Amino acid sequence: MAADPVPHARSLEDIYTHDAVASQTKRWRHLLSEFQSIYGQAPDFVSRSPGRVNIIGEHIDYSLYSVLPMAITADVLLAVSTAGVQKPAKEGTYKIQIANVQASKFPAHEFDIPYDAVEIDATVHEWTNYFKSGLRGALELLRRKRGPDFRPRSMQILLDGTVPAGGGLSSSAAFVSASALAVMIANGEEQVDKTELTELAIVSERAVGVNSGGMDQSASVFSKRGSALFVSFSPKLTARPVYFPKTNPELAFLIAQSFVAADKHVTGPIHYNLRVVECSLAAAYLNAVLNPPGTQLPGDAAPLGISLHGFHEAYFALQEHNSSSSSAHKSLPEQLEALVGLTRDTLTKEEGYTREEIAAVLGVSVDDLNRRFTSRFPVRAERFKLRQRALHVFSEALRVLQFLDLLEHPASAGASHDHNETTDTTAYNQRLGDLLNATQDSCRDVYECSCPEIDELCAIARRAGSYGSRLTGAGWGGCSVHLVPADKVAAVRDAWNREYYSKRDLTPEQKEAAVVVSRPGNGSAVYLVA
Ligand code: NG1
Ligand code: MG
Repeated sequence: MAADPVPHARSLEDIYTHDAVASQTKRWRHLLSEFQSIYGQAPDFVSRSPGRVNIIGEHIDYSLYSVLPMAITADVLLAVSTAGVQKPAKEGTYKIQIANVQASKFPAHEFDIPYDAVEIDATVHEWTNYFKSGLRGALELLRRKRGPDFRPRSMQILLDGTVPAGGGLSSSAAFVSASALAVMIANGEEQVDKTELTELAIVSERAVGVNSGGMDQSASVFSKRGSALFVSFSPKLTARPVYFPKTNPELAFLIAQSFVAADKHVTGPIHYNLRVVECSLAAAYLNAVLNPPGTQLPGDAAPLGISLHGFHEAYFALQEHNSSSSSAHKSLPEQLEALVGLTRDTLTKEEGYTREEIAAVLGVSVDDLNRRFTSRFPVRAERFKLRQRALHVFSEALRVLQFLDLLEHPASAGASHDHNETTDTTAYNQRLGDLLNATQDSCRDVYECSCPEIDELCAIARRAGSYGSRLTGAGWGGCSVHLVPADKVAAVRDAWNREYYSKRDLTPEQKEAAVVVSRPGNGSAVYLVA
């Protein structure tokens, strides 16, 4: 029995926010009728996982610090049948037929897959790789549950995705999670545990060549309508909904595309994957200097098995162990503040550290260093900016806690708690916004993951009334998120159109999709067609 199973939806009202149901009904009808015309029968079920926008907590999930994303309406749907595969699969294989409603962009494929191995060629960028990675992860889980003789079933699949690819809204996690869920259901798992699904989606996505943290998959699977999701990764994956207090003026989240495509598969070695390596190296360096010689950090779930959070835990555990006074005990925010100071004093080199310098401090050879930190995913760098990366991570982890505290204790921060519409909460709203702005400053200047276009979108929005504006997701392009009072939404949109979008060469569809006002939506679901 799954402790917290992915819900089975009976109607689209169970899945979407009320403003989205009418347009989604049309889209779902189209998906089901296309399935019928391609495969000659109705699907058995539809699996669904949404994209996400991260509200705060950027580039800290792979250092195992907590983050606060929310699911959006845009999602990936997989309509599936296991009954109707026409041609039998070859001996020792099962058959996957997969098509996309956007057939011209994403051509259909048919695969005969051996029972025991799902081959994925991560060097070619092929849309069905994301399905295969979800398939592989789900089958590993099923084999653990059912034993080595487990035989996967053949599937016919039609996909419809509305999360823009490469746009910072996590189309990949939505695709992988929805795929893994579809495979579990198709193979007779009625109850799919959310934690199991999330964990397997995280590991699966690493199979397509990205060193990802776990935020996107958690948000895609666990989110609840009307709330943000506080996701923690250590000591184990947990996620809980956090509701927004009622404010006056009311708040809206605007998501704006920069139309600067950020493709991790191309720029990973100098952007995303490099940051993962830099954070792991910073953890190892701080451990070597600040903890007693030979302190081994607890093996952890970070992509390279060592994280800033792991160092953090070990450091304060030793401090407390060595001190008899109870005043040595620091709260989590106090610890993070102390870590910012320790980082400033310990990692002094603004210009970054060479492999030789880091290896010397760790007491290993450069070859060992490369083997441990830079061989799983290729990175290109002469110097590693350990100081800046650690400073961003510790300060961002602190901002997440401050933001959470504001949401959970609005009264102590000056917001009304009693739904009293007449209380002016502008000052409270601005405190939330200030934290988002501080995140953007840190991403731009310290973590170096913004880009001029995102900076410009943020500046325009703030001038037009946004409380807080920042990049969301990996950055270097992609998407931005803005906390805007409801009565300024139109003004902010107009300003972007005038000052940003009209100056770019965009198709009418791009213009149409450039900005969305998103309400926090539900996570993964299964819809039984029958
Ligand atoms: P995007 O590029 O938006 O999917 C990535 C990571 C997240 C997180 C953010 C930065 C993947 C799948 N996702 O998001 O885990 O690290 O960057 O906060 O790599
Ligand atoms: Mg992604």
